[in-house]
Amino acid sequence: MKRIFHVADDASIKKGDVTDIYYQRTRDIVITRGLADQRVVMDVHAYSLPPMSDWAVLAGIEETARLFEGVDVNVSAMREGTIFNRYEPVLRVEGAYGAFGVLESTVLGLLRQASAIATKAARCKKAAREKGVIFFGIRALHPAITPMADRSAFIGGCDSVSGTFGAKLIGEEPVGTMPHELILLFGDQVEAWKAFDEVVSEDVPRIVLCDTWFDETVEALLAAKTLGEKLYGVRFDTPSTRRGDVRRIVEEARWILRLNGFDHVKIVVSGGVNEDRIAKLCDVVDAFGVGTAIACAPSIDFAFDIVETKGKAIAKRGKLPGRKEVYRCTKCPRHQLVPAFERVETCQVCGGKVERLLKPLIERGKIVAELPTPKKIRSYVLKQLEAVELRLNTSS
Ligand code: PCP
Repeated sequence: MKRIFHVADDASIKKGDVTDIYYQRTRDIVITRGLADQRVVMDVHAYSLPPMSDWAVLAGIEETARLFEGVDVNVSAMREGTIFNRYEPVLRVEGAYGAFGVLESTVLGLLRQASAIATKAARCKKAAREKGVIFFGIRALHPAITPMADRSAFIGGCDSVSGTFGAKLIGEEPVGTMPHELILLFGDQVEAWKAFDEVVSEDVPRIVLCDTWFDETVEALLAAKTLGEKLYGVRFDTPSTRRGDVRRIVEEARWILRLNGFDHVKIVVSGGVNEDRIAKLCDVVDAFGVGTAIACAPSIDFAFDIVETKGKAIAKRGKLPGRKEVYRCTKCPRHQLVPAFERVETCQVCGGKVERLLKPLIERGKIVAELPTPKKIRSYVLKQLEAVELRLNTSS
C-alpha cells in the first residue's frame, strides 16, 4: 500500500520491521547459531529521569500490550499511569530471545514518548493544583502520533485536549477557544467575538482571545462589554516580545473587569507555558493552555536490557542483574526495589501493607490484564500525584 505520509503502518510495527538494523542482524545471528530459543528475562527501566524529576508517570502500556499480543512471551508490567522511580523495572518480558528481541526499539519508542508526555502533563497539573490545564500541543507533532500525545497528556493529568482526533480516541470532548486567524479574518475583534457567539454551539463556553490588537486589559474589558454575562472567559496568548510581567497583566485585567462588574470572567493563559510558569501564576489564573512543553517533553531514558539468561542473573556493567520486583506501600508513597525471590510484606518506613507493582499483562501472547479507560488511568495518576513532591526550576 502506498502511503502518503512518512509513517509506519501497524503490520510493519508488529512484525519488527520498524527497528534498528542491529536488532535484525542479531536476530539473524542467533537463529544461525541456534540461540534463538534461549530463554531470557529483559526489563525496561530508567536510570535517569528528566531534569528536576524525581518520579515519572508510566504511559504507553496499552500499545505495548497490543505489540506483544500474539507473541509467545510472558509480560508483567506496572499498571498504566503508575508513578515510578529511577532503577525500577516498569515492564518485564520473559521468553525466547528470538521471539521478541527485534522489538526492542519498538517497545522503547512506545513507552518513552508516551511516558515523557504523561510525566510533563502530570508536572503541569501538579503545579496548577485545582486550576485547569488544557493540552494545546498537537501542532508541535507529526499528526500521525497526535492521538498518542493527546491520550498521554490526558492520562498524565491534563483536564482536556484540543485535538479533535485524539479527544475522540479518549472519549472526551475537545476543548478550545479561538485562533488569531478568526480575528485577523474579520479585521475586528468585536466582530469576530460576536460571530463566534452567534455561530458556535451554545454548549461551548465563550472564551475569547484578547491579545490580538490592543493591550490584554483593554481587550478583556471590550470582550466583557460585548458578550456580557455570556462571556465565560478571556484567553491571553501574549506574544513573547510583550510578556514583561504576565502576572501583573492578569492582575490588572482582573482589577479592571471587577471595577466594571465582570468578576465572573475567567482568565486563561497560553503561549510558552510550562510547570514553572504555572506554579508562579496559578493563584491568579484560572486555566492554562500548554502546548510545546508537554508535546516535546524531555524523553524518559528507558532502556530494555537482558537481566537473566538460562535462569541466571546477568547484566551489563552499571546495571542491576536479575529479575526484580517493586513494592509500593499502600499508606505512604514509598517504593522498595528488591530481587524477585525476596518477599516484602510491609513498608520499611511506616509499616503499612505493600503491593507488588509488576502485574501480569501478557501470558503466552494473550492479554490477561484489564486495559483501563483513559479516564480511569487519569484518576489513578491524580490520586498518586497527591503524595509526590514537585521540584521546580525557580530560576526560570
Ligand atoms: C497558542 C500559542 C501556541 C499554542 C497555543 C501553544 O496558539 O500561540 O502556538 O503554545 P505553546 O506551544 O507555546 O505552549 P494560538 O493562540 O491558538 O495560536 P494561533 O492563533 O496563532 O493559531
